[in-house]
Amino acid sequence: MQFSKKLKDWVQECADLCKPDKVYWCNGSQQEYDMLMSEMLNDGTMMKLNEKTYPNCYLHYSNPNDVARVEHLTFICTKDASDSGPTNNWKSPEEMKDIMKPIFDGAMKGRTMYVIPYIMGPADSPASKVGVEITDSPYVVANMRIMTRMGQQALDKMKSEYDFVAGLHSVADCNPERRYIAHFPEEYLIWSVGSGYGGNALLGKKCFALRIASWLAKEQGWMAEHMLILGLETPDGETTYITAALPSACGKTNLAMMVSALENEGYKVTTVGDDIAWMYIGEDGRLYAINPEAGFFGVAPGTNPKTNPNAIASLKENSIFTNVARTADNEPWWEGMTKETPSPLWDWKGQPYNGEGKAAHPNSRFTAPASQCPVISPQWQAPKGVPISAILFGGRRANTIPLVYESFNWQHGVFVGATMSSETTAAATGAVGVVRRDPFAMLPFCGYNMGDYFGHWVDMGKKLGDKAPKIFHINWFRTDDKGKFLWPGFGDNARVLKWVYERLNGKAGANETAIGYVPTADAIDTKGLDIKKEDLEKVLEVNNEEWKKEIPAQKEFFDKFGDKLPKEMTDELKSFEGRL
Ligand code: SAT
Ligand code: MN
Repeated sequence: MQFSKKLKDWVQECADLCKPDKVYWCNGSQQEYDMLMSEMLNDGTMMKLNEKTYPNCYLHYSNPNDVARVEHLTFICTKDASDSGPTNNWKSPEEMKDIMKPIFDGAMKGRTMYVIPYIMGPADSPASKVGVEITDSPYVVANMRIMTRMGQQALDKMKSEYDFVAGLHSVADCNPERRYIAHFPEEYLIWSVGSGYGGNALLGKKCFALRIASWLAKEQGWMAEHMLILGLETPDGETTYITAALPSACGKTNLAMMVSALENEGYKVTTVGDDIAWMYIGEDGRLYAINPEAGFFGVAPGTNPKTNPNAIASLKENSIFTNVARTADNEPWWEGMTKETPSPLWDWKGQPYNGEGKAAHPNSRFTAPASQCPVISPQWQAPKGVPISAILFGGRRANTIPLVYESFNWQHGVFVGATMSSETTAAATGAVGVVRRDPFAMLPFCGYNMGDYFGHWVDMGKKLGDKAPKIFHINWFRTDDKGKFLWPGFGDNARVLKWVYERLNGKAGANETAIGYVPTADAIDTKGLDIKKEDLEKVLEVNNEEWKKEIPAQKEFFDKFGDKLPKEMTDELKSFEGRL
């Protein structure tokens, strides 16, 4: 292997600090993966699942204190606090490093330090970027091999000495008191210590592909977004590409690979990505998206052959399961996988399950290669990416927000994104089910001042002009007075995609309301759908009195940004109030 001087120096620096017994450079081969797995089987970090029904699949239990992202311990460490902004935790780079250095010091004694060169994005895409993660967790190496393109191909892609994002990770003693996820965007550097879980530890994912990448994207005029990318095949034989931003654990994976209820009518969904989109303006002036990842790190609970058959097919082999339950046949299990809870069963802590609490952790995950998805798009690794026609924003809201609406124009769409709200989920530690502002589903993932981020969105719209994608908002989670979902969701969401597609082509009916264009009840294709007329009306309803109650929270949120809030957002808020 060939290494640049910067890379060699940095690895040496990390080794001097963490003092591992040995340093191992990962090449990404199957042999290497098998070797790591057999080591983890030996030391009990991994369990082998049923080789007949789940070939080459493994189960890992994380430390019970370490099962989700930790937003309160996640920092954006810019020289100037105002560059990190009011929605991020901030410490100066010096102070943060002074706190973390003693934790890293000697943390890898008795362990191996793995060096993982990896690419985010298709190897031959000009939009892709290289990262290097250093970790003492073989579990992280195994997951990174599924989630990224790793090994020699990444070293080959490092064009110049400085062309990679560096990430140092150690599980250390996995102590929540000594756990920090720190980003130094000015140095293209990530430090993560004290957690071995998902977004805290797989540094290519949220740390690089969203937090550092959003910073780079602002500097360089592109976009790094918390969005799935799907292709909607339509009866005319064309494919329309759509991205959608939804907070963690709100159904991005399900939407990205849904089995359309309208397949007989010729509407079919293919998957480009299920979590992150990197978007740039192409030579023709349109917005193009690539999926920087190579795998899915999906929420397990609720996934079953009905809700998401394509996810089930994706995870049947070569996959890693984290914090799910295990059956007597050594198969993974989670709440919602089957109607009956199997017995006997071992819970996500490895204990016999006695029916109390959840057998699988609510944020338990599967890591599966994207290439195994039966509906993976033929374009998913296209170097150029796919041209985006529509952007959907969405959240989990029991009230107020209708099933779908279209913004009046790009700038209004940016306001819709900036005022997004959603009920919190188990993907992060903290209370679940609390409504909070989560603009663009990026609240935990924006690597700089979100006021500047809103401004960047406004600017991108100006550059795109009339080639800009149309912006919509979706909400599958509206309920009736008794708390029952009004909309069936899952494959029936294709009915909403059809409306979006028809709006793009000027065909579908809509009412102009204070929030935007909302479908008329007969504009949603309900053929074959058993939904009461009043439920459909209710799920599409715009109640101005309810919306007026949103205004104070929107204002309060905007006020945090002071003069960093673009004037366009203040203008939009005023117009919105006026329309209400
Ligand atoms: O843990 S991850 O950040 O990778 C998943 C998520 O919360 O979206
Ligand atoms: Mn996510």
